Amino acid sequence: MTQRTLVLLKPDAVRRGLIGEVLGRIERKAGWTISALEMRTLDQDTLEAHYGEHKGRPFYEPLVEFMASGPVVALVVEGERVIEGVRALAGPTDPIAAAPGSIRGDFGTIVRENLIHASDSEVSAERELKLFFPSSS
Ligand code: YYY
Ligand code: MG
Repeated sequence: MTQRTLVLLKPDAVRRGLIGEVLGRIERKAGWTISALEMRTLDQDTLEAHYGEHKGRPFYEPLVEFMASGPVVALVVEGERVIEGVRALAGPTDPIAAAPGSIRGDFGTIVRENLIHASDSEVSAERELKLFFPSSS
């Protein structure tokens, strides 16, 4: 089942010089392809649309502030079961609960600064790909 997913390397990953490390883990998965990639600083409208499901939760405002605090690397990854697969590479949301070997488990300690976003379902992937790469879908 070939899929496409939206991945963001968050501002902490960029600031800490982990772009290559994280991209390398994705690139090395057999058969997966990075089909679009761009570094950009996210504006408020994009962040509100992207994280709209969390609006009103206590972590929402600091999350949006953090996500706008520096450039992110946005990419489209294509391949076999890539939606579930990148989520597995990333590990669970809380980096302390994430197993060593996962991106969040290896590099994170703070929930908000958990290095990577990856679409969580086919519906989310379609919505997020349209938001970040409108010309590629
Ligand atoms: O999909 P995922 O990124 O693993 O988690 P979500 O529950 O969608 O939350 C999005 C984002 O919000 C998370 O990556 C960090 C932040 N966050 C937070 O700062 N504090 C929480 N208690 C929950 C989530
Ligand atoms: Mg999520």
